[in-house]
Amino acid sequence: MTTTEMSVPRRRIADEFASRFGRAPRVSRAPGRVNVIGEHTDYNDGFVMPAALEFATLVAAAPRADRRLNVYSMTMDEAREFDLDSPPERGRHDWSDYVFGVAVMLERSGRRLKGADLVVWTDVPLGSGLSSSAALEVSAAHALLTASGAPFEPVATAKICQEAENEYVGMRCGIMDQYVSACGAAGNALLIDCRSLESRNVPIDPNRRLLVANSNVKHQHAGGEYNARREACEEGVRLLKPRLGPIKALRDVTPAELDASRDALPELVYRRCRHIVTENARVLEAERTLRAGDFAACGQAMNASHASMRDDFEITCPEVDFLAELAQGIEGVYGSRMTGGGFGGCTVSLVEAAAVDRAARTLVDGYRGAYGRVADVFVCSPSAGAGLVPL
Ligand code: GAF
Repeated sequence: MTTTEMSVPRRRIADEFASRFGRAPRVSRAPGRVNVIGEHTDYNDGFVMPAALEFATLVAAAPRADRRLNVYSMTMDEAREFDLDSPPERGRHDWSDYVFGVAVMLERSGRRLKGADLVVWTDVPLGSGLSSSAALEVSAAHALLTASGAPFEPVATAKICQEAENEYVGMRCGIMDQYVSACGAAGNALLIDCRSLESRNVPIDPNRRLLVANSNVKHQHAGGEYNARREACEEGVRLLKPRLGPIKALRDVTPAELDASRDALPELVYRRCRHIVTENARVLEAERTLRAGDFAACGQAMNASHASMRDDFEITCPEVDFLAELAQGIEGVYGSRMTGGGFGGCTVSLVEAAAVDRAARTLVDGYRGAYGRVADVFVCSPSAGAGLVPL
């Protein structure tokens, strides 16, 4: 997205705020993400390598004298209210849960918030595995902290937003999406160690592109499958402990150790664990090969990641398998895989810059031919993490 395109929503949201609330806001921005590799490894204390998207959520905000939060979503065309002094214990399965849950958890962390008026706008595709939820949480946190005169500490805030989603919304997600939305770096993917919560930038070569194809099959995270995968991983750790000693998470298990303990696990739990331990190794291999400019090897790791998600973790779907496998066969595409939590959503492909247009056309035409559906295809130019938008 160019600066001129970005200035349109920025002006629109400020105008909407002024006409609703009669004063000028400050505007916070937090991006969605595409995950290059490392799926479901985050809640296993493992490694992930996402990049922040240009698609983002904006939250315009100004403080109030009382402790009320008034939120209007331009995307939903709906308004919600909330009293910081008598917050409901849990979310009510509504988009506003992400805003109010973050407010509740910020206060629980000891940060005293002012009441605020807020207007929300987003261009992150909803329910497509591109982290629209995290973008809303992190931009709301940034806006609420800014309106309260408190500092935005990126990693600490990402953890609070994750808690909001775990405890208030009821989705047991890991830290990846909130972390990269808060800490993303323009032009880079982030290698995040989800145990130490340290990260390092991994530059995306200027002659290579991350091509994202949205199958437009909506995923349903809270639908139980995600939490079921997490439980299988926890079950694996519980059953492996007597064999392997004091392991805390699948992060502590190598593929060879898992194989040697195969008989300790039910077949399904074994396959779930195999995805995680091999995926952790693939993330580190992808980082190494991206830095070395060995894009063919990086692509192989991406392809293997897709196969592992399809066969062992069983989180893909036919439409997404089709898009990944079609991309894998296109000249100039190094590798392709589903990205995000699964059960629909998007693929990400690492593509030679000169092959992007042809690859995009092939995906759109192929998908229409096979499924009669539209695939939205775009190039990700990794953006910066959360911050104030200059007005
Ligand atoms: C979702 C979750 F929110 C993340 O924490 C992560 O587990 C991802 O699915 C799968 O890698 O986006």
